Amino acid sequence: MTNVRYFNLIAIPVGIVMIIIIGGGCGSKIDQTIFVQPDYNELKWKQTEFTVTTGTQVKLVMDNIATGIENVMSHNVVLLVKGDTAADRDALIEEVGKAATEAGEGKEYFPEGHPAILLRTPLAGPGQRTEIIFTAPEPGDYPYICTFAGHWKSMRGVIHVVP
Ligand SMILES: [Cu+2]
Repeated sequence: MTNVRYFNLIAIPVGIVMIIIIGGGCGSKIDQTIFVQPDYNELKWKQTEFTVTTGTQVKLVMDNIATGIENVMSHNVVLLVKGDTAADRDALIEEVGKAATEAGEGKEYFPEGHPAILLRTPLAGPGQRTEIIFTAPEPGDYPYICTFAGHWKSMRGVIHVVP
């Protein structure tokens, strides 16, 4: 229960998730749903802190309420490994953010396979919603960012996982 493989990651469009839940096909109940939204057309998150309990099933919904143009206001939520201090978390963000910028537009600014990334929501344009369901990892403070087009510099938050 202490490593990345513990995650049960499902990253598919909302419509498909709803069908699965209605059909009862996945058999996992959601303990908590958290909503992450950009602050309209500002490059920051409206909600920057969440608390979840270790081992529970969490649904993270990214609701892109921006109204700007798509290739500027698209967002994802990328959850990173935990960092003990704010400085540790900033260093993780810096590292993944730079890798995202290097990955560039062709890869939708996502550094696939980076060891500090736990999970992500798919990229969502203005007005779109995406979601993922995951099992909350071991206790700690996990930073999250949007990796699209340099947004990581200001789109930051933290998920506190408590025992
Ligand atoms: Cu973004």
